[in-house]
Amino acid sequence: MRAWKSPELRQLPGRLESLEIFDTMSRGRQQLPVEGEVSLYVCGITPYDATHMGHAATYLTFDLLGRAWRDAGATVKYVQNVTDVDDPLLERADRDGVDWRELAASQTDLFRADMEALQVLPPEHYIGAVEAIEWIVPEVERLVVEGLAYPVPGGDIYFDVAAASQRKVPEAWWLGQVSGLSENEMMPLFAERGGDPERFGKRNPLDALLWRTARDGEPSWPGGSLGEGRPGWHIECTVISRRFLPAPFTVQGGGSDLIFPHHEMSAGHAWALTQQPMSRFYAHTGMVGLDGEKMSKSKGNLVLVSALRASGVEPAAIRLAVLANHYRSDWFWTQELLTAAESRLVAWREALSTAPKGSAEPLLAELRAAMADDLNAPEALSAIDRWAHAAGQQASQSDSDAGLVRLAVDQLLGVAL
Ligand code: 5CA
Ligand code: ZN
Repeated sequence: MRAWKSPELRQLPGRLESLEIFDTMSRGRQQLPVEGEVSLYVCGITPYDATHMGHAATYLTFDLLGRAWRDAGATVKYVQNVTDVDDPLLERADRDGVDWRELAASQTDLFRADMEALQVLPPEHYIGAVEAIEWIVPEVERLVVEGLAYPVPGGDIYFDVAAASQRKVPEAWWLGQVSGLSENEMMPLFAERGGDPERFGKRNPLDALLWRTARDGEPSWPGGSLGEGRPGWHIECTVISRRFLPAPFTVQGGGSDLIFPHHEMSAGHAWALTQQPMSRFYAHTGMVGLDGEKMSKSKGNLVLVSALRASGVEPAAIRLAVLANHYRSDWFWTQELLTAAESRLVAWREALSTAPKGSAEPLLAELRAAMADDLNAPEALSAIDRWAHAAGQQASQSDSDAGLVRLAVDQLLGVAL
């Protein structure tokens, strides 16, 4: 499907030379490649009640990564999905008496408009689950033939985690490789996040659904030897990423709520299908909450980007309010964060008119150093604060420094001054 319009990209003088990021799979910091072609898959929305501040924080984080890579001179291949058919979407459509397709289309449109307003770089391929069904079916059929997937009574097909778990070669997938969790730790998360540990006929409670056979009142598609049905969630991201990105691709991204089971199982499916790791690195964003709880569509405690925009809040202020928090921390959205972001914008804009001569290059170096240090956006904002403070105290105003600061803040942080 169509993505959204790209913000303008321009080259800055010099370049970012290294980029370190915290990798969930190795449980430590890793140097990302910064030359040649790099590839990114970020798990997209399930389109109902989009786009809340948690979504925004996740996509803004990977936008910083894309901007840092581009600044380093790398070519970024970026793919994102839209889970435009899944249980929670169908349940919401039922509850509200709307057609699930219309709900998905309208919320995906809203998401695109929000991403565009927030100056988020679009993916090169933006792919819906429905579009991917015809690619998913033969892959699930193959897993069944190879003995890595099996039907339960009634016909639903499950991924056999025990059969697929291997340690024959160092990079081979095994259950727990990505998340680092023990099976005991996995169990409650699996049940909480869309899994069905108690489903009758499963070989292991943690086996994940690959294909759900047609039920009355639910949409379904031809599934070849699998019968009519619709795909499970994890195989959607495996197949979409496999189709458009190299194996392995460079970074798999999403919120920390996706570490298990989603990214664990997607990686398992990928290994089972290709004997290649899914991704070299895994980056996860902390959870954004509101009033003491995780912000989530199912709880309904949402602050929507579209509602803020409609009330006249400038998208650049929303961006700055989010970027004031480190991407790996869990944090709460507050009005104070937004007010502080608005004041920051005013102060930075004022400072441009008194930008000191020779101040832009050192600031650009500080911004790059902050990004290279695990995308430390709060440190980047502090560096600009320090620059703005100094700007008010010096007499030697320089238009070219003001121009370079404006360009650097725009290109690296996506904030138009
Ligand atoms: N469609 C799936 C991924 S394939 C999904 O998780 N959709 S979602 O709409 O629930 O979430 C979209 C993205 O936002 C995911 O990367 C998710 O991890 C992230 N996300 C959801 N809630 C929050 C939150 N409260 N804080 C930060 N990120 C969040
Ligand atoms: Zn996903």
